[in-house]
Amino acid sequence: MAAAPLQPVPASGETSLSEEDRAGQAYFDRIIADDSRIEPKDWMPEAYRKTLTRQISQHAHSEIIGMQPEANWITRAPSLKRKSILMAKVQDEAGHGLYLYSAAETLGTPRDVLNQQLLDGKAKYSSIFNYPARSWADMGAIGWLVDGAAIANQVPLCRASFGPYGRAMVRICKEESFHQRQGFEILLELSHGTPAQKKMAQDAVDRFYAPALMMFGPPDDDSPNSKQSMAWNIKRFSNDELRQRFVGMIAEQVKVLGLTLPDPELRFDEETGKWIHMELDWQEFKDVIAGRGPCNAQRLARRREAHENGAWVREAARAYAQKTADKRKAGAA
Ligand code: FAQ
Repeated sequence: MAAAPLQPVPASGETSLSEEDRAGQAYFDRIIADDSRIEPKDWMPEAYRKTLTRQISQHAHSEIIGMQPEANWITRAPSLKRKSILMAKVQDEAGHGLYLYSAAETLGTPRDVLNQQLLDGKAKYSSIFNYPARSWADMGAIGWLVDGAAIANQVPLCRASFGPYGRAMVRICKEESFHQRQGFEILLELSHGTPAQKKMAQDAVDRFYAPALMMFGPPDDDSPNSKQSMAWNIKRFSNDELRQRFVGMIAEQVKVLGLTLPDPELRFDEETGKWIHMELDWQEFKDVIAGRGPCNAQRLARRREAHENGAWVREAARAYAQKTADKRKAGAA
C-alpha cells in the first residue's frame, strides 16, 4: 500500500486536529471503508495503533509461553517420530512469536519493551497456557483443541486491516493446520488403542474442552474491545460467533475420534443456525487472566529463567554487531 496521499480535506468540526491529521484520518477512513490495508508508514489513529500493539503483542507472548506445556513433553514422547514432530511444532510456535513481535514492532514499540512487559507480569497472554499438560494425550488435546481454536480465531485475522499482521497470520495459520492434524492423529491413535489409552484421551479432551472455548475471549456483552476492533476490520467476527463456529467443527470431529465432548448442552439450533454450548465458568477465566490460574506463576518463572539464560546470546549478538559496524567504518575510512 502506498503512503497516504495527504490532501487537505474540509474541516469536519474537529478543530483540534492539524490539517495533516485530518487528511490522514480521511485517508485511513477511506482505506477501512474500502476494506483495504493500512501499512506501517501510513497515518493511523493512535487508538488503532494502541489496540493493534496490544493484540499483536499479547498474541506473540501467547505463542512464546505456549511453547512450555508441550516442550515439557519432548523428552517423554513415546517414539522418535513423535519426538521429532513435537519438537518441530514447538519450534514453529517460537517462529510465530517472532513474526508477531516483528509485526508489532512496525507499530513503533521495540521488541525488548514488549518482552519486558511480559517478564514484568504486566502483559496478558492466552489463558489456555496456564493449564497443566498432565499426560501424553494432552499433546493430542492441545493440538486438536487449542490449535483448532487458534485456527478458528486466526483465519479471519488473515484479513486484518493492518498489513503486517494479516500477512503474518497467513503463514501462521498454515502451520497451525499441521499442528491441529498432528494433535487429532495422536488422539485417534490413543482412542483406538488399549482401554487405558482411550481413557487417557477422553480425560485430556474433558480437561481441555472448556479452557479451549475460553480462548475466544469473554462473551460479546463483556468484550470491551470487540466493537471497535470490528469497526476497524481487525476482528471480523465476535468472540461468541467464533466460539460457536468452533464448537460446531469439533462436535463433528469428535465422532471420528470415538470420544465425547463434556458438554451436556451441546446442540445445533436449527432456528438460529448456531451451535449452543454449555455456560462457561467466566469467574475461572477472569482468575486465570488475572494471574491466578493453575500454572501462571510457573510459566512466568520459566520464561524469566529462559530470558536470563539467554543473556550471553544477546551479548554475543551485540558484540558481533559492533564488530561488523567497526569493520565497515574502517573500510569506509
Ligand atoms: N486469554 O475485549 P476482548 C495459540 C483479554 S495463540 C487472555 O474480547 P479482544 C497458538 C483481552 O486481551 C492463542 N486474555 O479483547 C498456540 C482483553 O484484555 P485487555 C492466542 C484474554 O482483544 C497453540 C480483555 O480480555 N491467540 O493458541 C483472552 O477484542 C498451541 C477483554 O477481551 C491470539 O492472541 C484469553 N483467552 O479479543 C501456541 C489471537 N481473551 O488487553 C502454542 C489474537 C480475552 O483489554 C501451542 N487475539 N482476553 O486488558 C484475538 O483474536 C483477540 O485479542 C481475542 C480477545 C479474541 C483473544
